[in-house]
Amino acid sequence: MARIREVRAREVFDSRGQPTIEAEIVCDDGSSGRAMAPAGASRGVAEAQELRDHDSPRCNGRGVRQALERVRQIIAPALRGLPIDDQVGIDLRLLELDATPNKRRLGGNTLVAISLAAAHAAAHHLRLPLYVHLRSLARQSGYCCLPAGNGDYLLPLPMVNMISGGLHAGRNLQVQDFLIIPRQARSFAEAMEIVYHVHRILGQLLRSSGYEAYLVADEGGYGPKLRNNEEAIEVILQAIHRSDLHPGRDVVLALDLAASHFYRQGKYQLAPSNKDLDTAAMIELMLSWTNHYPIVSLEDPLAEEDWQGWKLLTQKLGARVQLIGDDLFATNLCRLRWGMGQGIANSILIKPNQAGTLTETLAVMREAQRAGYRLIVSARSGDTEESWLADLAVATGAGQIKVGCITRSERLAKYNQLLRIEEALGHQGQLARPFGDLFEPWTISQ
Ligand code: 2PG
Ligand code: MG
Repeated sequence: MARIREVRAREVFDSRGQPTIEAEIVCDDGSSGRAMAPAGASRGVAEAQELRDHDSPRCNGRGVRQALERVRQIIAPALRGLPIDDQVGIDLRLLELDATPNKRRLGGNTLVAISLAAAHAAAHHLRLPLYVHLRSLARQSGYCCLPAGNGDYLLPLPMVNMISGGLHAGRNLQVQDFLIIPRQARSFAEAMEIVYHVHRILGQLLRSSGYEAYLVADEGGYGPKLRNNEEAIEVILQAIHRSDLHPGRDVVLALDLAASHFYRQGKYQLAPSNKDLDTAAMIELMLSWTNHYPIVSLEDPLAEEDWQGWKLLTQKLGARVQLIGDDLFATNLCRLRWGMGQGIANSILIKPNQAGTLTETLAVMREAQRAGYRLIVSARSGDTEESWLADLAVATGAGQIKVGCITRSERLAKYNQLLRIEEALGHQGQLARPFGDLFEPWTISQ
């Protein structure tokens, strides 16, 4: 077995033009791997903390030279000589070195880059595609992949951003993501084709109504200055219709409200309409939206600290709508366990950089899966040209992926990797259909 010979890191840039860390691991047999850390804009308080050069004026305090120093002085000497196929051993070593509850000493950004670089190097050493290697790590961790019918691997159904608001598009609309899910697609390639049509027609519709639809938001979706959140939903529904698809049957909607980011002193400031709602009014609004529109999935519809509200919302909607905790759970085992114990949400967004290491990410996935929570593997709004997230989604059979729109290459890196994996798998791969049987399909009433 190859052992780690060298660990190095450098400062590179992410899709928002911000500095980020890239780690590289080289083994004694010459195999190597590298990975970069993504970065969120709408971050949960319980996420692993990023280590940035806040005290330095360089790059507005967003540089990562301190993190590079910690790799050189602390991490590299401690990992040297470890067997590269021992991902758990490597990750535990990183956690020992950090020894803080929120990764503030070494930084979650540093840890995720090193942890994923190790996984890449091991895959290289074993001469395996990354998703095959990650699959065996997932199995070792006790994460049993969801059954894939006749196929051996489950490709994730994409949840694709069409319109952005919130912190990703200048806060005109407070809802952060308006997404579509091609729920009836039979293959990942077909899912992409459906998304392509809706996205193209949506652009035409926005432009013909006088909205800006040439520039893109952080995740590649349109970021027009619409009148209100409902208008965004309605124009997407129109785009689905005009694509000769049936909203509710062929394509359903999902929202990421990222509600923590417009929650102030117990009120949801849902601009530009529905201002200052209390929790009960916000829940009513969610009930009304999910009754009127084919919305099957709500992410962070309430703030991360509004646990009572979450509980009530789950009681009211949890049987028919996917309720995803993103900021709420922050891919954090303790928060997930607490939430599950309270009957909060029924799904979890999985962001490896919220957790820190791959091993912790897999542990959260395992726990969520055992409790029957759905898993949605997700990129960040500041992401990179890397595609490991796609491999992770396939390896774990998570069933769903959320990486933004189909423009901007940091998004396409993941989608295109899934197309490649689907092709390589042939009959061994099958697209997940999480909205095939489990949730009542929304029947359109107009
Ligand atoms: C989210 C993500 C991706 P960010 O909230 O789900 O859409 O955004 O990376 O800014 O947290
Ligand atoms: Mg989110």
